[in-house]
Amino acid sequence: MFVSPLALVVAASVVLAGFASHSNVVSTNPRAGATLTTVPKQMVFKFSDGIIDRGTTFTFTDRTKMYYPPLEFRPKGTTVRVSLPKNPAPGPITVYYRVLSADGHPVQGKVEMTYAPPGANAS
Ligand SMILES: [Cu+2]
Repeated sequence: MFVSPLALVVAASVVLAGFASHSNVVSTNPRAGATLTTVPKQMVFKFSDGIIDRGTTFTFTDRTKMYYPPLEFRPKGTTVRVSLPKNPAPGPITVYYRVLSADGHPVQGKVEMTYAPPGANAS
């Protein structure tokens, strides 16, 4: 398929403009890769820009792949507090986010952690 060089330049600049204004995850607490002896009630996501509630979802999985309903979340400015399930299975846990940036672009990713309560075999 033939694509004109001009079209490529336009496409590239659109991507760059979007990238600059996406609301990306700056940090989380707990952070990715953390090993948790207890699961906190809330996980804090900090974004580079605001998010739009509608069109944003946070979901959770543990080792059992059991279904968890979408997580409740509370945005305030660029900070979003996400409620975590109470008693996940020990082992790998993952919080997936699909966020609608304030600029209208969807941003998605995941934060993988390990839940290792004392005395449990997390493997
Ligand atoms: Cu964007």
